[in-house]
Amino acid sequence: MVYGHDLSGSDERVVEALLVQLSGRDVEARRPWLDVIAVRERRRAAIRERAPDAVATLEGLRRILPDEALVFNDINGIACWGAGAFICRRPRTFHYPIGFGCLGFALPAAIGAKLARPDVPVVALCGDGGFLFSGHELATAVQEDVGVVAVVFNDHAYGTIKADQGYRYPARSLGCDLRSPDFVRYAEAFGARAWGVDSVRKVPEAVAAAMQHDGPSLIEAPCPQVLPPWIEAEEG
Ligand SMILES: Cc1ncc(C[n+]2csc(CCOP(=O)(O)OP(=O)(O)O)c2C)c(N)n1
Ligand SMILES: [Mg+2]
Repeated sequence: MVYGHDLSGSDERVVEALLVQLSGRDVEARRPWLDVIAVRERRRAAIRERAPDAVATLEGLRRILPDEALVFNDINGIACWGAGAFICRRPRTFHYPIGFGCLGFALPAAIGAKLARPDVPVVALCGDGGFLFSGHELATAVQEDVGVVAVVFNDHAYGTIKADQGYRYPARSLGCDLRSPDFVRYAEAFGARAWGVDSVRKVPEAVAAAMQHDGPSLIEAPCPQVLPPWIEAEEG
Protein backbone atom coordinates (compact mmCIF):
# COMPACT_ATOMS: atom_id res chain seq x y z
CA MET A 1 0.00 0.00 0.00
CA VAL A 2 1.39 3.40 -0.96
CA TYR A 3 -0.69 6.42 0.08
CA GLY A 4 -3.76 4.22 0.19
CA HIS A 5 -3.34 2.95 -3.37
CA ASP A 6 -3.39 -0.77 -3.94
CA LEU A 7 -0.22 -1.66 -5.78
CA SER A 8 0.78 -5.10 -6.82
CA GLY A 9 3.40 -6.91 -8.86
CA SER A 10 5.35 -4.69 -11.20
CA ASP A 11 3.78 -1.49 -9.80
CA GLU A 12 5.23 -2.31 -6.42
CA ARG A 13 8.69 -2.97 -7.84
CA VAL A 14 8.62 0.40 -9.63
CA VAL A 15 7.69 2.16 -6.39
CA GLU A 16 10.47 0.38 -4.52
CA ALA A 17 12.96 1.48 -7.18
CA LEU A 18 11.70 5.05 -6.94
CA LEU A 19 12.04 5.03 -3.15
CA VAL A 20 15.66 3.91 -3.50
CA GLN A 21 16.30 6.76 -5.94
CA LEU A 22 14.64 9.27 -3.63
CA SER A 23 16.43 8.28 -0.44
CA GLY A 24 18.74 11.01 0.77
CA ARG A 25 17.18 13.66 -1.47
CA ASP A 26 15.57 16.85 -0.26
CA VAL A 27 12.01 15.57 -0.05
CA GLU A 28 10.95 18.73 1.77
CA ALA A 29 10.91 20.43 -1.62
CA ARG A 30 8.05 18.08 -2.47
CA ARG A 31 6.22 18.88 0.78
CA PRO A 32 3.21 20.72 -0.71
CA TRP A 33 2.33 17.71 -2.87
CA LEU A 34 2.83 15.30 0.02
CA ASP A 35 0.60 17.52 2.14
CA VAL A 36 -2.15 17.26 -0.45
CA ILE A 37 -1.92 13.46 -0.32
CA ALA A 38 -2.03 13.52 3.50
CA VAL A 39 -5.04 15.86 3.50
CA ARG A 40 -6.88 13.58 1.07
CA GLU A 41 -6.12 10.54 3.23
CA ARG A 42 -7.35 12.33 6.37
CA ARG A 43 -10.49 13.43 4.58
CA ARG A 44 -11.24 9.90 3.40
CA ALA A 45 -10.69 8.57 6.93
CA ALA A 46 -13.15 11.18 8.29
CA ILE A 47 -15.70 10.30 5.61
CA ARG A 48 -15.30 6.60 6.43
CA GLU A 49 -16.49 7.37 9.99
CA ARG A 50 -19.58 9.18 8.69
CA ALA A 51 -20.42 6.93 5.75
CA PRO A 52 -18.59 3.59 5.94
CA ASP A 53 -20.74 1.86 3.31
CA ALA A 54 -20.21 4.69 0.84
CA VAL A 55 -16.44 4.66 1.26
CA ALA A 56 -16.27 0.85 1.07
CA THR A 57 -18.38 0.88 -2.10
CA LEU A 58 -16.36 3.66 -3.72
CA GLU A 59 -13.08 1.97 -2.80
CA GLY A 60 -14.39 -1.32 -4.17
CA LEU A 61 -15.38 0.38 -7.42
CA ARG A 62 -11.92 1.94 -7.63
CA ARG A 63 -10.38 -1.52 -7.30
CA ILE A 64 -12.40 -3.09 -10.10
CA LEU A 65 -12.49 -0.11 -12.51
CA PRO A 66 -9.49 0.63 -14.68
CA ASP A 67 -8.03 4.09 -14.12
CA GLU A 68 -9.48 5.41 -17.40
CA ALA A 69 -13.05 4.27 -16.61
CA LEU A 70 -15.60 7.10 -16.52
CA VAL A 71 -17.86 7.47 -13.48
CA PHE A 72 -21.02 9.61 -13.61
CA ASN A 73 -22.89 10.54 -10.44
CA ASP A 74 -26.25 11.83 -9.37
CA ILE A 75 -26.68 13.24 -5.87
CA ASN A 76 -27.32 10.30 -3.56
CA GLY A 77 -26.17 8.81 -0.28
CA ILE A 78 -23.28 6.92 -1.89
CA ALA A 79 -22.18 9.16 -4.75
CA CYS A 80 -22.35 12.41 -2.78
CA TRP A 81 -19.28 11.19 -0.85
CA GLY A 82 -17.36 10.46 -4.01
CA ALA A 83 -16.02 13.98 -4.45
CA GLY A 84 -14.14 13.47 -1.20
CA ALA A 85 -13.58 9.75 -1.12
CA PHE A 86 -13.22 8.44 -4.67
CA ILE A 87 -9.63 8.12 -5.80
CA CYS A 88 -9.19 9.60 -9.28
CA ARG A 89 -6.06 8.71 -11.19
CA ARG A 90 -6.91 10.37 -14.52
CA PRO A 91 -8.40 13.79 -15.23
CA ARG A 92 -12.05 13.99 -16.31
CA THR A 93 -12.87 10.46 -15.12
CA PHE A 94 -15.15 11.43 -12.20
CA HIS A 95 -18.22 13.50 -13.09
CA TYR A 96 -20.34 14.97 -10.33
CA PRO A 97 -22.91 17.72 -10.95
CA ILE A 98 -21.84 19.86 -8.02
CA GLY A 99 -23.55 23.27 -7.87
CA PHE A 100 -26.84 22.66 -9.67
CA GLY A 101 -26.67 19.09 -8.33
CA CYS A 102 -29.10 18.05 -11.02
CA LEU A 103 -30.69 14.69 -10.40
CA GLY A 104 -31.09 12.62 -13.54
CA PHE A 105 -27.70 13.69 -14.88
CA ALA A 106 -25.82 10.45 -14.39
CA LEU A 107 -27.47 7.99 -16.80
CA PRO A 108 -27.85 10.23 -19.90
CA ALA A 109 -24.38 11.67 -19.35
CA ALA A 110 -22.97 8.16 -19.06
CA ILE A 111 -24.71 7.13 -22.29
CA GLY A 112 -23.21 10.12 -24.11
CA ALA A 113 -19.78 9.39 -22.67
CA LYS A 114 -19.91 5.74 -23.69
CA LEU A 115 -20.83 6.74 -27.24
CA ALA A 116 -17.79 9.05 -27.26
CA ARG A 117 -15.46 6.56 -25.55
CA PRO A 118 -16.70 3.06 -26.35
CA ASP A 119 -13.26 1.74 -25.42
CA VAL A 120 -13.56 2.44 -21.67
CA PRO A 121 -16.05 1.21 -19.03
CA VAL A 122 -18.68 3.82 -18.10
CA VAL A 123 -20.70 3.61 -14.90
CA ALA A 124 -23.62 5.74 -13.66
CA LEU A 125 -24.18 5.88 -9.89
CA CYS A 126 -27.83 6.76 -9.21
CA GLY A 127 -30.24 6.77 -6.29
CA ASP A 128 -33.73 5.36 -6.65
CA GLY A 129 -35.24 8.87 -6.68
CA GLY A 130 -32.74 10.38 -9.10
CA PHE A 131 -32.84 7.38 -11.42
CA LEU A 132 -36.53 7.99 -12.03
CA PHE A 133 -35.72 11.47 -13.38
CA SER A 134 -34.13 9.98 -16.49
CA GLY A 135 -34.20 6.17 -16.23
CA HIS A 136 -36.27 5.95 -19.41
CA GLU A 137 -33.03 6.73 -21.26
CA LEU A 138 -32.37 3.01 -20.91
CA ALA A 139 -34.49 2.88 -24.06
CA THR A 140 -31.82 4.91 -25.87
CA ALA A 141 -29.05 2.75 -24.44
CA VAL A 142 -30.78 -0.44 -25.59
CA GLN A 143 -31.72 0.98 -28.99
CA GLU A 144 -28.18 2.20 -29.69
CA ASP A 145 -26.56 -0.77 -27.92
CA VAL A 146 -24.59 1.42 -25.53
CA GLY A 147 -22.82 -0.68 -22.89
CA VAL A 148 -23.21 1.53 -19.84
CA VAL A 149 -23.60 0.11 -16.34
CA ALA A 150 -26.25 1.86 -14.24
CA VAL A 151 -26.25 1.29 -10.48
CA VAL A 152 -29.40 2.16 -8.53
CA PHE A 153 -28.81 2.58 -4.79
CA ASN A 154 -32.29 2.00 -3.41
CA ASP A 155 -33.33 3.33 0.01
CA HIS A 156 -36.96 3.85 -1.10
CA ALA A 157 -36.61 7.58 -0.43
CA TYR A 158 -35.06 10.86 -1.33
CA GLY A 159 -32.81 9.65 1.46
CA THR A 160 -30.23 12.43 1.72
CA ILE A 161 -33.04 14.99 1.84
CA LYS A 162 -34.90 12.91 4.41
CA ALA A 163 -31.79 12.71 6.63
CA ASP A 164 -31.23 16.46 6.18
CA GLN A 165 -34.83 17.21 7.19
CA GLY A 166 -34.62 14.85 10.18
CA TYR A 167 -31.47 16.61 11.33
CA ARG A 168 -32.92 20.12 11.10
CA TYR A 169 -36.42 19.24 12.29
CA PRO A 170 -36.02 16.19 14.53
CA ALA A 171 -38.44 13.36 13.81
CA ARG A 172 -40.06 15.23 10.92
CA SER A 173 -39.74 14.74 7.21
CA LEU A 174 -42.00 15.64 4.34
CA GLY A 175 -42.35 14.28 0.83
CA CYS A 176 -39.29 12.04 1.02
CA ASP A 177 -40.54 8.45 1.14
CA LEU A 178 -40.87 6.79 -2.25
CA ARG A 179 -42.65 3.70 -3.45
CA SER A 180 -39.98 2.47 -5.79
CA PRO A 181 -40.75 0.33 -8.78
CA ASP A 182 -38.97 -2.98 -9.18
CA PHE A 183 -35.91 -1.54 -10.93
CA VAL A 184 -34.73 -4.92 -12.20
CA ARG A 185 -38.01 -5.58 -13.99
CA TYR A 186 -38.14 -1.94 -15.14
CA ALA A 187 -34.75 -2.28 -16.82
CA GLU A 188 -35.60 -5.67 -18.26
CA ALA A 189 -38.74 -4.18 -19.77
CA PHE A 190 -36.48 -1.96 -21.89
CA GLY A 191 -34.36 -4.96 -22.88
CA ALA A 192 -31.42 -4.24 -20.58
CA ARG A 193 -29.69 -6.88 -18.49
CA ALA A 194 -30.49 -6.30 -14.81
CA TRP A 195 -30.14 -7.92 -11.45
CA GLY A 196 -30.17 -7.06 -7.76
CA VAL A 197 -27.60 -7.59 -5.03
CA ASP A 198 -28.51 -7.81 -1.35
CA SER A 199 -25.84 -5.45 -0.02
CA VAL A 200 -24.41 -2.20 -1.25
CA ARG A 201 -20.95 -3.61 -0.65
CA LYS A 202 -21.59 -6.23 -3.35
CA VAL A 203 -21.98 -3.49 -5.98
CA PRO A 204 -18.33 -3.48 -7.10
CA GLU A 205 -18.28 -7.19 -7.95
CA ALA A 206 -21.63 -6.83 -9.71
CA VAL A 207 -20.29 -3.91 -11.77
CA ALA A 208 -17.22 -5.98 -12.63
CA ALA A 209 -19.52 -8.76 -13.86
CA ALA A 210 -21.65 -6.29 -15.86
CA MET A 211 -18.53 -4.94 -17.57
CA GLN A 212 -17.93 -8.37 -19.08
CA HIS A 213 -21.01 -8.01 -21.28
CA ASP A 214 -21.98 -5.83 -24.21
CA GLY A 215 -25.08 -3.68 -24.00
CA PRO A 216 -26.55 -1.79 -21.05
CA SER A 217 -26.87 -3.28 -17.57
CA LEU A 218 -28.57 -2.19 -14.37
CA ILE A 219 -27.69 -3.27 -10.84
CA GLU A 220 -30.02 -2.52 -7.94
CA ALA A 221 -28.69 -2.51 -4.38
CA PRO A 222 -30.18 -1.56 -1.01
CA CYS A 223 -28.40 1.32 0.67
CA PRO A 224 -28.44 2.99 4.09
CA GLN A 225 -29.56 6.58 4.72
CA VAL A 226 -26.85 8.80 6.16
CA LEU A 227 -26.52 12.53 6.79
CA PRO A 228 -25.16 14.04 3.57
CA PRO A 229 -21.83 15.92 3.52
CA TRP A 230 -23.42 19.36 3.07
CA ILE A 231 -24.73 19.21 6.65
CA GLU A 232 -21.16 19.06 7.91
CA ALA A 233 -20.23 21.93 5.61
CA GLU A 234 -22.97 24.10 7.10
CA GLU A 235 -22.45 23.08 10.70
CA GLY A 236 -18.78 22.76 10.60
C1 LIG B 1 -33.46 18.16 -10.39
C2 LIG B 1 -33.27 18.06 -8.91
N1 LIG B 1 -34.36 18.07 -8.11
C3 LIG B 1 -34.20 18.00 -6.76
C4 LIG B 1 -32.96 17.95 -6.21
C5 LIG B 1 -32.79 17.90 -4.69
N2 LIG B 1 -32.25 16.63 -4.25
C6 LIG B 1 -30.93 16.46 -3.97
S1 LIG B 1 -30.56 14.92 -3.45
C7 LIG B 1 -32.18 14.45 -3.57
C8 LIG B 1 -32.58 13.05 -3.20
C9 LIG B 1 -32.20 12.05 -4.25
O1 LIG B 1 -32.80 10.82 -3.94
P1 LIG B 1 -32.13 9.49 -4.46
O2 LIG B 1 -31.72 9.63 -5.87
O3 LIG B 1 -33.05 8.37 -4.12
O4 LIG B 1 -30.80 9.40 -3.60
P2 LIG B 1 -30.71 9.23 -1.99
O5 LIG B 1 -30.59 10.62 -1.45
O6 LIG B 1 -31.94 8.53 -1.53
O7 LIG B 1 -29.49 8.40 -1.74
C10 LIG B 1 -33.00 15.50 -4.02
C11 LIG B 1 -34.46 15.41 -4.21
C12 LIG B 1 -31.86 17.96 -7.08
N3 LIG B 1 -30.61 17.91 -6.62
N4 LIG B 1 -32.03 18.01 -8.42
MG1 LIG C 1 -32.99 7.13 -2.49
